[in-house]
Amino acid sequence: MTTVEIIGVPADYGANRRGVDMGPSAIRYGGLAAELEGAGIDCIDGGDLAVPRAEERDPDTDQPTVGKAKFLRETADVCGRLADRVERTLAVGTVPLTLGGDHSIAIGSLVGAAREASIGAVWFDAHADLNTPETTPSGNVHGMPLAAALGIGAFDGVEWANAPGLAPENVALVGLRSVDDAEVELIRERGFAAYTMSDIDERGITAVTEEAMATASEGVDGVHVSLDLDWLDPNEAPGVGTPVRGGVTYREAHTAMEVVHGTGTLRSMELVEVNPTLDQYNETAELATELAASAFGKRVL
Ligand code: 4U7
Ligand code: MN
Ligand code: MN
Ligand code: MN
Repeated sequence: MTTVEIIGVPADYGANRRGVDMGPSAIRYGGLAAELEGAGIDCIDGGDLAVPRAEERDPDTDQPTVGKAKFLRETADVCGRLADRVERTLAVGTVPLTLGGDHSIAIGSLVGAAREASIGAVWFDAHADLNTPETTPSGNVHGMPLAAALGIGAFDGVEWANAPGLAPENVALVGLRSVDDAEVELIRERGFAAYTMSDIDERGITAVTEEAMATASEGVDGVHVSLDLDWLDPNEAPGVGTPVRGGVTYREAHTAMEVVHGTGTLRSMELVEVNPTLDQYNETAELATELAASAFGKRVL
C-alpha cells in the first residue's frame, strides 16, 4: 500500500497577491485525507513547516547578488527545510505530497526529491515559471522555480536552489498559455518539452500527458508532478492568484492525473497556488484534493 505524507508550506511571499498561505488549510478542509483514503492511500499528515509572514520581513530587492528577486532569503530558508523533509519522507518509502503556498516552494520539493535520486518533472501550469532574477518582470519567485531548480540564471551555483538529479531533458511543461519573452527564448534554446493549450486542443490531453510523462520518466528513478491550480480554466479554479483564461477543463484535468497514475512513475507531488480568499465556497481547494486522488489512483469502478 502506498503511504503519502502531507507537508504543508503556507508561504505567500513568492507571489504578488496575498492569500495562498491559506492553501494548506483550505486543501485539508477540502477533504484531502478522505479523498486519498478513497484512492486506497494510507495518509499521514506531517503538519505545516514554519514560514515567516511577508509583513515581518524586507523584500530585499536591492541585493546585487539576487537581482530583482523578492524575499530570496526567506525562500532559501523555507525551501532548504522543505528539501530536507521531502528527502527524509522519500528515504522511508513514503510519497511526499506538498501543499502550497505559492509556487516558489517547488524549489524545495525538487531539490529534496533529486538529492538521492535522478528525477524528471512535469509542470502542469498556465505559466512556464522559467524566469530568473535577471529576466523576471515582477520580482516574484513563484515565476522562477523551474529555472532555479535547473540552475539557470543567477541561481547557478546556488546550492539551496539547484536540484542535483534533475536534468533538462526530463522536464515537460503542460498547458502553457502565458509565457514571457525570455521564457520563450529559454524553452527554444534549451529544447524543453513544452505543450501549449493549442497542443492540447489539437492532440488531446491523453496523448499530450502520456508524452510528457514518457519524456520526464525516461532513464530516471521517478517523476515529480507539480500542479499549479492556475493550469485549469478560471471557471473551474477561480481561487488562484494569477488566473489565465483558456485553461484545461475539469475532465481534462482528471484525465491527465489518471494518466499520471497509470504510468506508475509518480515519486512526489505538489499542489500549489490555491488562494481560498478568491473562492466562494473552497471550490478550488476541493478540486485540488480530487486531482490529487486521481493522480494517486482513485477510480469510479
Ligand atoms: B505561477 C509571471 F510576469 N510570468 O514571472 C512572473 F506573468 O507560479 C507570472 O505559475 C508568474 O503562478 C506566475 O511574474 C507564477 C508574469
Ligand atoms: Mn501558474
Ligand atoms: Mn506556477
Ligand atoms: Mn499563480
